[in-house]
Amino acid sequence: MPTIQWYPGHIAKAERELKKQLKYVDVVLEVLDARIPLASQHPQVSQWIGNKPRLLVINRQDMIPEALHSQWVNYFQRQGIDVYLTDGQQGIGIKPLLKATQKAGEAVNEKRRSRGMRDRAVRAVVIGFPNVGKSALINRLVGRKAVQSGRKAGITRQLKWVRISQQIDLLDAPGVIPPKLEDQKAAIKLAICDDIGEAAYDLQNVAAALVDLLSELETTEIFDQRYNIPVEGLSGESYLATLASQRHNEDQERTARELLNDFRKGLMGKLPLEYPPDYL
Ligand SMILES: Nc1nc2c(ncn2[C@@H]2O[C@H](COP(=O)(O)OP(=O)(O)O)[C@@H](O)[C@H]2O)c(=O)[nH]1
Ligand SMILES: [Mg+2]
Repeated sequence: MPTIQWYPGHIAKAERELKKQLKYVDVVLEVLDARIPLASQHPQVSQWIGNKPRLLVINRQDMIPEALHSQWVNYFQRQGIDVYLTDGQQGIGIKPLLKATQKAGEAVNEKRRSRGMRDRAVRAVVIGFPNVGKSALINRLVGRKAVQSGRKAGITRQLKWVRISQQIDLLDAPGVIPPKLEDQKAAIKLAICDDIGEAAYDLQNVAAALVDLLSELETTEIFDQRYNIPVEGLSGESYLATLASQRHNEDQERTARELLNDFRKGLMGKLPLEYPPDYL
C-alpha cells in the first residue's frame, strides 16, 4: 500500500495557533465526516482539550443512508459520547447543536457567578480535518455567511472568532492533520473523501482504493449503473484500467479523477465507507 503523508507548513502553523487559542475555549465541537466517522477523528484532539466538554458533530449526514444515522448515534452514545448529526450545506440539525453548545458552556458562567463575576459569552471552537464542513456549519450556526467555506480543502487559513449571539462566540479554525498518519487505512479514506490535501497522494492509487473498499463493503452496484462496467472479479487497479480504456482513451489519471469526483459530489449515491463496528 502506498503511504500517505502530508504535513505542510500551513497545517503545522494552524495547529500551533489552534493550541494557543484552546486555552481560552470552553467547549470543543469536533466535526467528523459522516462517510468515515472513525477515520475522521483526529487522534490528538482528546489530548489537546483535556477535560473541556466536547461535542461530536457528524456532518455530511446527507451523504449516508438515513438508516445509518441512528446506528452511529447509538454507537457513540454507548461510549458516553454526545453526537449531533448535521448537514452544514442545507442547515439541518443546527438548533440542537446550538443548544448543546450553550448548555455545555454554562458551567463557566456558574463558576463566574459564584465568584461574583458577570456572565460572559461561551467560547466554542470548531475543529476537525480539512474539508469536513467546519466553516459551512459555522455559517449555519450564525445564520449568515460569516466565514469562507468551499469545495476544496484549505479554504480556511486563519483562525477567526465569530459572534453567534450574546451567548456564544465561535472560533473557526483551519483543518488539522496529524503530523504522522499512523493508520494508513484511515488515511486512504480521508483521501477518498477529500479530507486531506490532494498533494498528499497519487490520484490513481486512491481511486483504485475506492473501488476496492466499495467491493469489500459490497456496495458496487453503482459501477454497473453509472459506468456500465461491473466490478465483480476485478481489483480496483484493473477496474481503473478497464474503465480508462473504454471511456477515456487509456487516460487513467483522468478516469481516477472522474471516479473520485463522482464519489465526492455524491453522484454515486449515498455511499458510506464505514459502518459502526458493531453494525448488524
Ligand atoms: N453535502 C454536504 N456538503 C457539505 C456539508 N457541509 C459542508 N459541505 C460542503 O463541503 C465543502 C467544504 O466545506 P467547508 O465548510 O469549507 O469545510 P472546512 O474546510 O471544514 O471548513 C463546501 O463545499 C461545503 O458546501 C454537508 O453537510 N453536506
Ligand atoms: Mg473552513
